[in-house]
Amino acid sequence: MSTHIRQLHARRIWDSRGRPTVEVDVILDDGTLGRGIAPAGASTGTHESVELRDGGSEQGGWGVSRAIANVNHEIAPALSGRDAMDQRALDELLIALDGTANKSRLGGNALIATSMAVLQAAANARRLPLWRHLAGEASVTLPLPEIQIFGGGAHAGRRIDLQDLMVMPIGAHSMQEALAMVADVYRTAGELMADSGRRAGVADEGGWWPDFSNNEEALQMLTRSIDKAGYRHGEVMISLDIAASEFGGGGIYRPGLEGRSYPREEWIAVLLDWIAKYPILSIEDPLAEDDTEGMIAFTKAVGRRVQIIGDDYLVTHAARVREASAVKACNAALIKPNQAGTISETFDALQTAKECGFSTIVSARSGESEDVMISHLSVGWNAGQLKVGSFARSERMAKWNELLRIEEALGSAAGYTGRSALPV
Ligand code: 2PG
Ligand code: MG
Repeated sequence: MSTHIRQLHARRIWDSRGRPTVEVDVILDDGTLGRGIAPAGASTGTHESVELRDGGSEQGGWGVSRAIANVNHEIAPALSGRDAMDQRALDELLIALDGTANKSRLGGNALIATSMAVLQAAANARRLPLWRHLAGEASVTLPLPEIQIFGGGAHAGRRIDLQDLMVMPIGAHSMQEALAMVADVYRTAGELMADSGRRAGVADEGGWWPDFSNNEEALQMLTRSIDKAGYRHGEVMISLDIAASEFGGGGIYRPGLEGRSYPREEWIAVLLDWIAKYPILSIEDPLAEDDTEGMIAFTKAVGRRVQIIGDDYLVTHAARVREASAVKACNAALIKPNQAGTISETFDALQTAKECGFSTIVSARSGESEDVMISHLSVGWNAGQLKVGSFARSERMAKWNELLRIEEALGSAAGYTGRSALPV
């Protein structure tokens, strides 16, 4: 079997927001196909890999023809004839070929789609599911899912400031049970919204559209939904992505719905009040990406009780994870492949986080596709947790459903991470 790359080809396809994105096919000498699709964020960290867009008036500026040309004319000749089994060497070649610190020349979207396609081709050539290809003989566990019930922030026209109001089924014993519990909460939340005349569709990631008059009302409704669905707080807990960089910076926070601005300390006080009142077990980006002082203060206050995740703050970057750990600015890392730009760098960020004692959450983006690779990464890398948006829309459900297939394939060896995935 020859696993050398015979052909590499990029095409334009469309993501879950109807925007163009990059799909790459890698074909090996033995005829094996591997495919990768670049996802796309809406609330992006300043330091993540740059998504190369065409700009201009066509497709609202979202075009990816330059990124596609970069794959077909620069990356394809450079990778041709190389062994797809050597992921790290190929990723290093991609990084060197791009030559910039933020992947802005060839495009983070061109690089990650290529890197993903190579990985998938290697697994396919071995006739192994990707999770098994990654894990080798090591035992694996199914991740604790964080599943969105209400979507807000940049994913819902900033209707509320909080971006993701999610639940974590920590009391489940299997992925089957975990997803069934979340289905109950999602359905109940939809019914409560409809009963109060507030159901206005779904946001970008499939969560109910947040027709609330202030941010805390969304928390009240989520807590009611969990209760009414019949779950105790030891079984289903709340996880929030504040995505605070969207409305804060320079130590000042201006959540649009609250009609006032908060200096860092007062914003932290608001968050602490919510933690005291609602069953919140995890908070992502509570402070803005430039507010290390705030992150440290917040972690000092609740880091023993609450998982504090860096997303925009860490941007899936090993060195940033190490720095954050040194100053105790959070205790968990969100892991998004397209923030890093290659699979190897994504893995390095995850490994570094684990070494620092952080928990890790593999995450999708708000712009997604039918691709289910991240479900396999979360299992094969034993990440412990997975975040892919809500419990609706097939670009999300494909990823949750893939976990059920993996759980079934594992049979009696399938373990569900549950609460032990958390650092607290
Ligand atoms: C996030 C993600 C997913 P986006 O902030 O964690 O919710 O959003 O892909 O828009 O960055
Ligand atoms: Mg986030």
